[in-house]
Amino acid sequence: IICIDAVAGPEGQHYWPKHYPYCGGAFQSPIDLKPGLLRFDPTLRPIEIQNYNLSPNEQLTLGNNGHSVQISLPSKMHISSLPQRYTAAQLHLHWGSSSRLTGSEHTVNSKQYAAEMHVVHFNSDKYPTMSIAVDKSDGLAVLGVLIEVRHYERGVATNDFSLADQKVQMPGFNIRQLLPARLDEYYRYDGSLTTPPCYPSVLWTVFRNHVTISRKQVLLN
Ligand code: SG5
Ligand code: ZN
Repeated sequence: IICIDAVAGPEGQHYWPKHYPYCGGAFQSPIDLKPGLLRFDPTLRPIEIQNYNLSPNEQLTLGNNGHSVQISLPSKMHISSLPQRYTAAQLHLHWGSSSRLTGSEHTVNSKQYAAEMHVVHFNSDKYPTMSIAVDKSDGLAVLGVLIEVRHYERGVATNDFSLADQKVQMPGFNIRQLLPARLDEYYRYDGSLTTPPCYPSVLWTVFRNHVTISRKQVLLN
């Protein structure tokens, strides 16, 4: 998958507040996570997810808009450990250029990771659809996974393919495998969509532990 993320120019981040009133506001995500300044909240529960283990006969649609890639998820997948049920809608990835490996949105003590995955869920107890939930303060819950690149190769088979404005079908798999082992250690804050229109509607969970992928799996420009 070969993609380029647009960050500069008249469509770039710097210009978002001009066109989208919520961008650059008090709840703007992403943020720099500073473990030393955080407060432990004993009321938080470990993240519990349901029906993430998809079977190969459940077809997933993978779409690519030229600068990101996303997979639509079935509505049986949900988070069950929040006060309301949050139903999965899609997951997508953020990454940078393959040479710099600095594509994560959240940072930890200013450290930027190679990439970041977001599993986007909406509050289905309260709202009938994602598009109705998207701008509500309790509308969305996103699980964020920081991704690091391992500098040696294992014998993993990878599929290299390029697609822009294309959709491909892929067999279902265990989405749990894309999350770190520990779901009980995470950073939690109230934030926003990281891209326009930047609605302050996201309950963010960024897992403390990152996951590691092989260098071959990072797709080279
Ligand atoms: C990316 O981030 C996603 C958006 C997502 C925003 O821009 O883009 C892609 O994955 C490209 C296809 O996802 C979509 O547009 C899904 C089709 O927007 C949403 O998820 C809206 C609810 C912002 O999401 S984020 O805050 O988790 N990064
Ligand atoms: Zn995202």
